[in-house]
Amino acid sequence: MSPIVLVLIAVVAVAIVYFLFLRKPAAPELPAKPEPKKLEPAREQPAEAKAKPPKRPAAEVADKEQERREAQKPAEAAKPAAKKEEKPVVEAKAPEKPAAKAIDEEFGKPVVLDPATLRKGLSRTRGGMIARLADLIRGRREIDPALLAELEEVLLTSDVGVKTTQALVQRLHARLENKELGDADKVWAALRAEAEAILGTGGRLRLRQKPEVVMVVGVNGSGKTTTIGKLAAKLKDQGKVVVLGAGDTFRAAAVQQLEVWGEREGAKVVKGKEGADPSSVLFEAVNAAKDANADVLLCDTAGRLHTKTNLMEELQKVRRTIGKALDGAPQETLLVLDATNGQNALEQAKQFKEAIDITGVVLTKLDGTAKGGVILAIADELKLPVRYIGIGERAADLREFDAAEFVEALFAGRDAISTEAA
Ligand SMILES: Nc1nc2c(ncn2[C@@H]2O[C@H](COP(=O)(O)OP(=O)(O)OP(=O)(O)O)[C@@H](O)[C@H]2O)c(=O)[nH]1
Ligand SMILES: [Mg+2]
Repeated sequence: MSPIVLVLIAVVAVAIVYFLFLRKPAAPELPAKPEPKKLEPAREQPAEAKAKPPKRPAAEVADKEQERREAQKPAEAAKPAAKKEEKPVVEAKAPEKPAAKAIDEEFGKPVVLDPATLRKGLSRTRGGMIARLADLIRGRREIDPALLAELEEVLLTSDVGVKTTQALVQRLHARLENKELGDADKVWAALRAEAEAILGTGGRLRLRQKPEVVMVVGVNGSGKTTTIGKLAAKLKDQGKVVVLGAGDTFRAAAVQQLEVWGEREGAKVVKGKEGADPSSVLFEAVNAAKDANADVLLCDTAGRLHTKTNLMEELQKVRRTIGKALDGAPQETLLVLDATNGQNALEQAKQFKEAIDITGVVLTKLDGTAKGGVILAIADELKLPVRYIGIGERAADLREFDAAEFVEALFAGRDAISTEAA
């Protein structure tokens, strides 16, 4: 081998060794490495944004969702500002109201709508007042003031009461003058509409506080204790914890009656000795309801004549005492009226309303009377909402009052009404 060839081989070998082992690879020349992120967009951000790196869109969406959820939960929103670093600490205000007050639920499980049962429950009133109205209107060719006078007579003698009847008939006269009562159908429709407008005030009970305290008052035998039992059944179906307060300390049998309902509906009954002060028994009942973390406390009271001043004063004291045991309680004071008393029920209601703050009416025993027209007077004159109606003795016979449903049940099937009369 010539020396030149040897020198060439040596040069090539040195070059290979140099390239393979000694030379440092230049970073920019490395292939297939992803480009480092460009920082230019960050420079375009305003000074504020530069301080914090911008959030990725997904994180922003998540934060927004979190904020929305918190806005929907006022009680939780007040918790020490949920570890969100961006929020200044001053936003973590203490809650002004306890979370328990934010409840707003239906009161008890409503009775499933069953128009036929309601119609049957109202059959006496249908067969009385409604049948008489229908008889007057049926086949009438001429709608004149004389017909309105006859309708007025029927309403007056059906416990609708003078004031409500006169106001209603006056509105019918206005419709007649406006030529809105062209035929019998229109008169019937106008009567329905007027009745619904009168009854349409009010609203159903709701659960807004825990425990919600409902005091039940009324004259003897109007259906207070039975109504409490029926309400307990509704609440039990709804999965609520119910306590019953035996505020009728007048009769031992009254406590027993409540205990029967309590046992049946799984509700604790708080009672005192016979003749005990009803205020102190119900004060204890409120505390027991709080201790049991109950949803609702239903307070029974002794039946009393609305004309007996001392008994009405006792009710005021009971109410005040319940309020001392729990702020804002009783949230509801239901006046139970027996529909079979007709206009007398209206008189009772006026006196009770004057003595204490009544929040709603329960009209019982509509199934046993033709005097159901009194419901119009109660709603119109007292401006008190009718919360429930009783159309029988079973728990399911206490129905949430719905003006449209009620009027439909009363006025439905005009031509068949007379024949249905009880
Ligand atoms: N038909 C019918 N009977 C009812 C209705 N509501 C209650 N009653 C009955 O009326 C009667 C009196 O009911 P109570 O619940 O004892 O009346 P109360 O108001 O508690 O009576 P006192 O405690 O004596 O004041 C009972 O026989 C009940 O079954 C109803 O809607 N329809
Ligand atoms: Mg009773």
